[in-house]
Amino acid sequence: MKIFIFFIFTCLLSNPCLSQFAPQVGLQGSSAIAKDSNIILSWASNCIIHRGWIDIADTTLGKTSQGDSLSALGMADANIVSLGDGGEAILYFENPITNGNGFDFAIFENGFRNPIDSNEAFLELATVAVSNDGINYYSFNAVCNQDTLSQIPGAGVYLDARKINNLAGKYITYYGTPFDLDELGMILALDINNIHYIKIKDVVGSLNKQFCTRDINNHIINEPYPTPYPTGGFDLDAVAVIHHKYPTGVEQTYQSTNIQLYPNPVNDFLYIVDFAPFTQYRLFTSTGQLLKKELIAKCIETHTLKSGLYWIELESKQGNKQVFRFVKQ
Ligand SMILES: [Ca+2]
Ligand SMILES: [Ca+2]
Ligand SMILES: [Ca+2]
Repeated sequence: MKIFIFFIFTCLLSNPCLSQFAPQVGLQGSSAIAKDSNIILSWASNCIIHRGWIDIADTTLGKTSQGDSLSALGMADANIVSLGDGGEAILYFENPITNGNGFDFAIFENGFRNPIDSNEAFLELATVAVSNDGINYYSFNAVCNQDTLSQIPGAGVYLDARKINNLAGKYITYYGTPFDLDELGMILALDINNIHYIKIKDVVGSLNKQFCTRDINNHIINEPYPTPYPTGGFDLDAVAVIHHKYPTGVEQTYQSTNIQLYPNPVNDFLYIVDFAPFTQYRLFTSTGQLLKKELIAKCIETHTLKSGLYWIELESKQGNKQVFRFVKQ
Protein backbone atom coordinates (compact mmCIF):
# COMPACT_ATOMS: atom_id res chain seq x y z
CA MET A 1 0.00 0.00 0.00
CA LYS A 2 2.79 2.38 0.92
CA ILE A 3 4.46 1.58 -2.33
CA PHE A 4 1.20 2.27 -4.14
CA ILE A 5 0.76 5.60 -2.37
CA PHE A 6 4.36 6.47 -3.15
CA PHE A 7 3.69 5.58 -6.79
CA ILE A 8 0.62 7.82 -6.95
CA PHE A 9 2.50 10.64 -5.19
CA THR A 10 5.44 10.29 -7.56
CA CYS A 11 3.09 10.39 -10.55
CA LEU A 12 1.47 13.57 -9.21
CA LEU A 13 4.86 15.19 -8.75
CA SER A 14 6.16 14.14 -12.12
CA ASN A 15 3.07 15.01 -14.15
CA PRO A 16 3.98 18.34 -15.73
CA CYS A 17 0.31 19.23 -16.25
CA LEU A 18 -0.19 19.36 -12.49
CA SER A 19 2.93 21.36 -11.67
CA GLN A 20 2.35 24.70 -10.06
CA PHE A 21 5.08 27.30 -10.22
CA ALA A 22 5.39 30.70 -8.57
CA PRO A 23 2.42 33.00 -9.31
CA GLN A 24 2.30 36.50 -10.78
CA VAL A 25 3.64 39.62 -9.00
CA GLY A 26 1.88 40.47 -5.74
CA LEU A 27 0.45 37.00 -5.13
CA GLN A 28 1.67 34.81 -2.31
CA GLY A 29 4.68 32.76 -3.34
CA SER A 30 5.63 34.93 -6.31
CA SER A 31 9.37 34.86 -7.02
CA ALA A 32 9.33 38.19 -8.89
CA ILE A 33 12.21 40.57 -8.12
CA ALA A 34 11.22 44.26 -7.99
CA LYS A 35 13.53 46.59 -9.91
CA ASP A 36 14.40 48.48 -6.71
CA SER A 37 15.01 45.34 -4.63
CA ASN A 38 18.02 45.69 -2.35
CA ILE A 39 19.34 42.26 -3.41
CA ILE A 40 20.28 43.67 -6.82
CA LEU A 41 24.01 44.49 -6.96
CA SER A 42 24.31 45.78 -10.50
CA TRP A 43 22.75 45.84 -13.97
CA ALA A 44 23.88 44.57 -17.34
CA SER A 45 26.11 47.09 -19.13
CA ASN A 46 27.07 45.24 -22.30
CA CYS A 47 24.63 43.73 -24.81
CA ILE A 48 24.50 42.52 -28.41
CA ILE A 49 21.17 42.00 -30.18
CA HIS A 50 20.55 39.52 -32.99
CA ARG A 51 17.16 40.57 -34.30
CA GLY A 52 14.48 38.04 -35.08
CA TRP A 53 11.72 38.16 -37.67
CA ILE A 54 8.59 40.23 -37.34
CA ASP A 55 6.89 36.96 -38.36
CA ILE A 56 9.01 33.86 -38.80
CA ALA A 57 6.39 32.44 -41.21
CA ASP A 58 6.58 35.52 -43.47
CA THR A 59 10.14 36.77 -43.63
CA THR A 60 9.17 39.35 -46.29
CA LEU A 61 8.05 41.51 -43.35
CA GLY A 62 11.67 41.81 -42.26
CA LYS A 63 12.97 42.03 -38.72
CA THR A 64 11.85 43.92 -35.63
CA SER A 65 13.18 47.42 -35.06
CA GLN A 66 11.94 48.66 -31.68
CA GLY A 67 14.77 49.75 -29.35
CA ASP A 68 18.41 48.77 -29.55
CA SER A 69 21.07 47.18 -27.39
CA LEU A 70 21.23 50.29 -25.17
CA SER A 71 17.60 49.69 -24.21
CA ALA A 72 18.68 46.54 -22.35
CA LEU A 73 21.34 48.28 -20.24
CA GLY A 74 21.09 49.75 -16.79
CA MET A 75 18.21 49.63 -14.35
CA ALA A 76 14.82 48.39 -15.59
CA ASP A 77 13.01 51.43 -16.99
CA ALA A 78 10.37 49.96 -19.36
CA ASN A 79 12.51 51.12 -22.29
CA ILE A 80 12.85 47.89 -24.25
CA VAL A 81 14.44 46.23 -27.26
CA SER A 82 12.13 43.87 -29.19
CA LEU A 83 13.87 40.65 -30.16
CA GLY A 84 11.37 39.42 -32.78
CA ASP A 85 10.61 35.76 -33.52
CA GLY A 86 13.58 33.71 -32.38
CA GLY A 87 15.74 36.81 -31.86
CA GLU A 88 18.52 36.83 -29.28
CA ALA A 89 20.17 39.14 -26.80
CA ILE A 90 23.63 38.24 -25.54
CA LEU A 91 24.74 40.04 -22.40
CA TYR A 92 28.35 40.15 -21.30
CA PHE A 93 29.42 40.64 -17.68
CA GLU A 94 33.04 41.55 -17.14
CA ASN A 95 32.58 40.86 -13.44
CA PRO A 96 31.20 37.31 -13.64
CA ILE A 97 27.92 36.25 -12.09
CA THR A 98 28.31 33.59 -9.41
CA ASN A 99 26.08 31.03 -7.74
CA GLY A 100 25.20 32.56 -4.39
CA ASN A 101 22.42 31.57 -2.03
CA GLY A 102 19.13 31.57 -3.95
CA PHE A 103 18.59 33.49 -7.18
CA ASP A 104 21.63 34.88 -8.97
CA PHE A 105 20.24 37.13 -11.71
CA ALA A 106 16.89 38.38 -12.97
CA ILE A 107 15.55 39.33 -16.41
CA PHE A 108 13.02 42.14 -16.92
CA GLU A 109 10.40 42.28 -19.71
CA ASN A 110 7.34 44.48 -20.17
CA GLY A 111 4.36 42.17 -19.64
CA PHE A 112 1.15 43.59 -18.18
CA ARG A 113 -1.55 42.18 -15.95
CA ASN A 114 -5.03 41.09 -17.02
CA PRO A 115 -7.21 43.81 -15.46
CA ILE A 116 -9.85 41.28 -14.45
CA ASP A 117 -7.69 38.36 -13.22
CA SER A 118 -4.60 39.08 -11.11
CA ASN A 119 -3.21 35.59 -11.82
CA GLU A 120 -2.95 36.35 -15.51
CA ALA A 121 -0.86 38.70 -17.60
CA PHE A 122 0.06 39.33 -21.21
CA LEU A 123 3.46 37.69 -21.35
CA GLU A 124 6.06 37.07 -24.02
CA LEU A 125 8.63 34.46 -23.14
CA ALA A 126 12.29 33.72 -23.79
CA THR A 127 14.61 30.84 -23.05
CA VAL A 128 17.74 31.58 -21.03
CA ALA A 129 21.22 30.07 -21.31
CA VAL A 130 24.52 30.97 -19.65
CA SER A 131 28.15 30.60 -20.64
CA ASN A 132 31.65 30.99 -19.26
CA ASP A 133 33.29 31.69 -22.61
CA GLY A 134 30.59 33.00 -24.97
CA ILE A 135 30.90 29.83 -27.07
CA ASN A 136 29.43 27.00 -25.03
CA TYR A 137 26.00 27.86 -23.62
CA TYR A 138 23.90 25.83 -21.17
CA SER A 139 20.15 26.38 -20.90
CA PHE A 140 17.91 26.53 -17.86
CA ASN A 141 15.24 23.82 -17.94
CA ALA A 142 12.28 25.80 -19.28
CA VAL A 143 8.76 24.57 -18.55
CA CYS A 144 5.50 25.94 -19.96
CA ASN A 145 2.37 23.98 -19.13
CA GLN A 146 0.04 26.16 -21.15
CA ASP A 147 -2.21 23.84 -23.19
CA THR A 148 -1.82 23.73 -26.95
CA LEU A 149 -5.50 23.36 -27.86
CA SER A 150 -5.55 26.71 -29.64
CA GLN A 151 -2.90 29.27 -30.58
CA ILE A 152 -2.37 32.11 -28.07
CA PRO A 153 -2.80 35.13 -30.37
CA GLY A 154 -0.59 38.19 -30.50
CA ALA A 155 -2.95 40.21 -28.32
CA GLY A 156 -5.89 39.83 -25.97
CA VAL A 157 -5.14 36.48 -24.31
CA TYR A 158 -3.34 36.23 -21.00
CA LEU A 159 -1.04 33.58 -19.49
CA ASP A 160 -0.89 32.25 -15.94
CA ALA A 161 2.60 32.52 -14.40
CA ARG A 162 1.91 29.38 -12.35
CA LYS A 163 2.30 27.36 -15.57
CA ILE A 164 5.69 28.87 -16.42
CA ASN A 165 9.14 28.16 -14.99
CA ASN A 166 12.68 29.14 -16.02
CA LEU A 167 11.44 31.28 -18.90
CA ALA A 168 12.21 35.00 -18.93
CA GLY A 169 9.14 37.19 -19.35
CA LYS A 170 7.11 35.40 -16.67
CA TYR A 171 6.53 38.64 -14.76
CA ILE A 172 5.08 42.07 -15.57
CA THR A 173 6.95 45.35 -16.17
CA TYR A 174 9.44 46.39 -13.47
CA TYR A 175 9.56 42.86 -12.02
CA GLY A 176 12.36 40.48 -12.95
CA THR A 177 12.13 36.75 -13.53
CA PRO A 178 14.86 35.25 -11.34
CA PHE A 179 17.24 32.42 -12.20
CA ASP A 180 19.29 30.23 -9.84
CA LEU A 181 22.61 28.98 -11.22
CA ASP A 182 22.50 26.18 -8.68
CA GLU A 183 20.07 24.43 -11.05
CA LEU A 184 22.91 24.07 -13.56
CA GLY A 185 25.38 22.78 -10.96
CA MET A 186 25.36 19.24 -12.39
CA ILE A 187 26.84 20.38 -15.71
CA LEU A 188 30.51 19.60 -15.30
CA ALA A 189 31.56 21.66 -18.33
CA LEU A 190 30.04 24.81 -16.83
CA ASP A 191 31.57 26.81 -13.95
CA ILE A 192 28.47 28.30 -12.31
CA ASN A 193 30.69 30.68 -10.35
CA ASN A 194 32.15 32.30 -13.44
CA ILE A 195 29.24 33.28 -15.72
CA HIS A 196 30.33 35.94 -18.20
CA TYR A 197 27.46 35.58 -20.70
CA ILE A 198 23.68 35.28 -20.64
CA LYS A 199 21.80 34.46 -23.84
CA ILE A 200 18.10 35.37 -23.97
CA LYS A 201 16.26 33.89 -26.95
CA ASP A 202 12.69 34.72 -27.92
CA VAL A 203 10.31 31.76 -27.77
CA VAL A 204 8.53 31.42 -31.11
CA GLY A 205 5.09 30.77 -29.66
CA SER A 206 3.65 29.21 -32.81
CA LEU A 207 1.96 25.81 -32.58
CA ASN A 208 3.22 25.09 -36.09
CA LYS A 209 5.80 22.33 -35.65
CA GLN A 210 7.96 23.90 -38.33
CA PHE A 211 8.58 26.99 -36.18
CA CYS A 212 7.60 26.12 -32.61
CA THR A 213 9.75 26.18 -29.48
CA ARG A 214 9.57 23.22 -27.09
CA ASP A 215 10.19 23.12 -23.35
CA ILE A 216 12.31 20.59 -21.43
CA ASN A 217 9.37 18.13 -21.53
CA ASN A 218 9.20 18.41 -25.33
CA HIS A 219 5.91 20.27 -24.89
CA ILE A 220 5.27 23.04 -27.45
CA ILE A 221 5.38 26.46 -25.76
CA ASN A 222 2.13 28.23 -26.65
CA GLU A 223 2.64 31.99 -26.22
CA PRO A 224 1.57 35.07 -28.20
CA TYR A 225 1.98 34.46 -31.94
CA PRO A 226 2.03 36.04 -34.43
CA THR A 227 3.23 39.42 -33.15
CA PRO A 228 3.75 41.00 -36.60
CA TYR A 229 4.87 44.45 -35.50
CA PRO A 230 8.21 46.29 -35.16
CA THR A 231 7.77 45.52 -31.45
CA GLY A 232 7.25 41.77 -32.01
CA GLY A 233 8.61 39.05 -29.77
CA PHE A 234 10.29 39.22 -26.39
CA ASP A 235 10.85 42.79 -25.18
CA LEU A 236 14.04 42.93 -23.14
CA ASP A 237 14.18 45.74 -20.60
CA ALA A 238 17.10 44.90 -18.30
CA VAL A 239 19.11 42.19 -16.56
CA ALA A 240 19.88 42.48 -12.85
CA VAL A 241 22.84 40.79 -11.18
CA ILE A 242 22.19 39.42 -7.69
CA HIS A 243 25.48 37.61 -7.06
CA HIS A 244 28.76 38.47 -8.67
CA LYS A 245 32.36 37.53 -8.18
CA TYR A 246 34.22 40.65 -7.19
CA PRO A 247 33.32 43.16 -4.52
CA THR A 248 32.22 45.97 -6.79
CA GLY A 249 28.89 47.54 -5.90
CA VAL A 250 30.15 50.70 -7.56
CA GLU A 251 26.82 51.21 -9.28
CA GLN A 252 24.98 51.85 -6.06
CA THR A 253 27.59 53.84 -4.21
CA TYR A 254 29.76 56.92 -4.45
CA GLN A 255 31.75 57.48 -7.61
CA SER A 256 34.52 60.05 -7.58
CA THR A 257 35.93 61.46 -10.79
CA ASN A 258 39.16 62.80 -9.24
CA ILE A 259 40.78 59.61 -8.04
CA GLN A 260 43.77 58.42 -9.97
CA LEU A 261 45.73 55.26 -9.42
CA TYR A 262 49.09 54.92 -11.12
CA PRO A 263 51.12 53.40 -12.55
CA ASN A 264 49.11 50.57 -14.04
CA PRO A 265 50.64 48.05 -14.57
CA VAL A 266 52.41 48.57 -11.28
CA ASN A 267 55.78 47.48 -9.99
CA ASP A 268 56.76 48.20 -6.37
CA PHE A 269 54.41 51.04 -5.41
CA LEU A 270 50.86 52.04 -6.34
CA TYR A 271 50.10 55.74 -5.95
CA ILE A 272 46.60 57.03 -5.17
CA VAL A 273 45.82 60.69 -5.87
CA ASP A 274 42.83 62.65 -4.51
CA PHE A 275 41.37 59.70 -2.63
CA ALA A 276 39.09 61.74 -0.31
CA PRO A 277 36.49 60.92 0.97
CA PHE A 278 37.86 57.38 1.05
CA THR A 279 39.79 56.46 4.17
CA GLN A 280 40.57 52.76 3.90
CA TYR A 281 41.13 50.18 1.26
CA ARG A 282 40.83 46.45 0.78
CA LEU A 283 43.01 44.58 -1.67
CA PHE A 284 41.74 41.44 -3.42
CA THR A 285 43.23 38.86 -5.75
CA SER A 286 41.57 38.35 -9.13
CA THR A 287 39.54 35.53 -7.60
CA GLY A 288 38.20 37.70 -4.77
CA GLN A 289 40.52 36.58 -1.95
CA LEU A 290 41.07 39.40 0.55
CA LEU A 291 44.80 40.15 0.93
CA LYS A 292 44.79 43.20 3.18
CA LYS A 293 42.65 45.94 4.67
CA GLU A 294 44.36 49.16 5.74
CA LEU A 295 44.03 52.93 5.92
CA ILE A 296 44.66 54.59 2.58
CA ALA A 297 48.00 56.25 2.02
CA LYS A 298 49.22 58.11 -1.02
CA CYS A 299 51.51 55.22 -1.73
CA ILE A 300 50.73 51.53 -1.27
CA GLU A 301 53.46 48.93 -1.31
CA THR A 302 52.91 46.35 -4.00
CA HIS A 303 56.37 44.84 -4.32
CA THR A 304 55.36 41.70 -2.42
CA LEU A 305 52.47 40.89 -4.77
CA LYS A 306 52.84 38.16 -7.36
CA SER A 307 52.34 39.09 -11.00
CA GLY A 308 48.68 39.22 -11.99
CA LEU A 309 45.36 41.06 -11.78
CA TYR A 310 44.19 42.65 -8.51
CA TRP A 311 41.18 44.58 -7.26
CA ILE A 312 41.41 47.45 -4.83
CA GLU A 313 38.25 48.64 -3.10
CA LEU A 314 38.30 52.11 -1.52
CA GLU A 315 35.81 52.78 1.27
CA SER A 316 34.72 55.99 3.00
CA LYS A 317 33.67 56.35 6.66
CA GLN A 318 30.07 56.42 5.42
CA GLY A 319 30.53 53.02 3.76
CA ASN A 320 30.66 54.32 0.19
CA LYS A 321 32.89 52.20 -2.01
CA GLN A 322 34.68 52.36 -5.30
CA VAL A 323 36.64 49.59 -6.94
CA PHE A 324 39.61 49.73 -9.30
CA ARG A 325 41.58 47.05 -11.05
CA PHE A 326 45.32 47.02 -11.55
CA VAL A 327 47.92 44.66 -12.89
CA LYS A 328 51.11 43.78 -11.02
CA GLN A 329 53.96 43.17 -13.42
CA1 LIG B 1 22.15 30.53 -6.66
CA1 LIG C 1 7.73 35.13 -28.99
CA1 LIG D 1 15.56 49.13 -20.33
